Amino acid sequence: MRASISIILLLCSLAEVNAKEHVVEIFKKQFTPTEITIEQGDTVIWQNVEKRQYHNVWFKQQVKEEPDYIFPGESYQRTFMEQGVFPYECGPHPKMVGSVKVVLKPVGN
Ligand SMILES: [Cu+2]
Repeated sequence: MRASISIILLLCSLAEVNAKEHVVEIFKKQFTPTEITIEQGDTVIWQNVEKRQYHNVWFKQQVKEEPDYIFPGESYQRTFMEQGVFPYECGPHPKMVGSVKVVLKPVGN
């Protein structure tokens, strides 16, 4: 019993070590890259590198309320624990769209 718990804890900490961060730049009213594929447990960081334009990252299908604006020099990050495709848009600029595809982490990698 105790051994299995420590194995689970070990696997959890390994998963954290392997988790990656991916940067999506927000510039000229675009998310770059527009589509990004990551592994379960990875984090996406959206960085607003505009000179003066604010934006946000709105997962409209999941969140009803529009999130706070991300001003130039600021960032927003989210860790994805579930598999799937998660489209998002910018509240003030609905033509700004992007998506995050979360795939299963390969075993033993
Ligand atoms: Cu925007």
